[in-house]
Amino acid sequence: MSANCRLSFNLFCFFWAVLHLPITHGHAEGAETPRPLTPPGGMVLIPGGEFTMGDDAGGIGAKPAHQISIDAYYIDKHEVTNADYFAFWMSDGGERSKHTPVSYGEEVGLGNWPEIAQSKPNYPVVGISWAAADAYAKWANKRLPTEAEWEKASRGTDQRVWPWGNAFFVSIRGANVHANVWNGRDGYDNVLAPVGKFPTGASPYGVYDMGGNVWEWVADWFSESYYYRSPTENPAGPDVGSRRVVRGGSWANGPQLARCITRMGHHPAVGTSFIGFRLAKDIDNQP
Ligand SMILES: [Ca+2]
Ligand SMILES: [Ca+2]
Repeated sequence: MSANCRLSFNLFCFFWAVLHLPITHGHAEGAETPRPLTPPGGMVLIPGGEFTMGDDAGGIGAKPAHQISIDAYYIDKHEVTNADYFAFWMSDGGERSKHTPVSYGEEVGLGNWPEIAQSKPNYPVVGISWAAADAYAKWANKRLPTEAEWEKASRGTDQRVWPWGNAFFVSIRGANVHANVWNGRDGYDNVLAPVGKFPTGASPYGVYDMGGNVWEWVADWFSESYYYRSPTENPAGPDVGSRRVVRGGSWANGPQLARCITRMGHHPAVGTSFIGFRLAKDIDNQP
């Protein structure tokens, strides 16, 4: 080998080493094998990907059926409870908090705030405006789900009618009713139920009470025509509006409104005995 050839060969070896050593080193010590994601307490992971939102035969605002894709996220297994909200309310000033829930006296057993936080800690919090739900979300380092996230967590990817299947009354593991609705023969005659009382009504991802018990505020503004112009990737609702979306029906509505596709708009300042909420959270390190 000539001197020039040897020099070229040495230079080649030098640059090869410069280019490859950091990578080798990285594999040896720095690179991490992707680990399974562990949802925060009380939440479940909803995988990203496509699903069909809405239905061509849907009611007001729920058509047409359209395929969209959303990123993975976490969502609460349960509606936010009185006990959950009480911790926020105390840190927000207690009696001085501007996010104090509206009370309903003895209306269908709902009781007054804050006594109800002790007497019915496992019931969904109600009498909550959209702004109060949003304030709670920020305190909890979470966020309201988008309407699309809510629907996928309820419906999965097979276009089912209710979170548990395509018939309202059907036998599942010995139970014939799977949600708390009005006159539903469900053991909660026209009253609120504690969260999680209908395990057979859980969604394909194991999310409870997405049909009935309380309607749930989501992040989006409501527009009846939004599905005709929805983006196909991570839709987040109209930029402006006068009403916020609620989903899932409640103890005060029949089975039809407990369907996965049903949507309604309420003025964001409304606090009622039949609207509550649950929260979502971003995944910081997508696998
Ligand atoms: Ca009921
Ligand atoms: Ca619900």
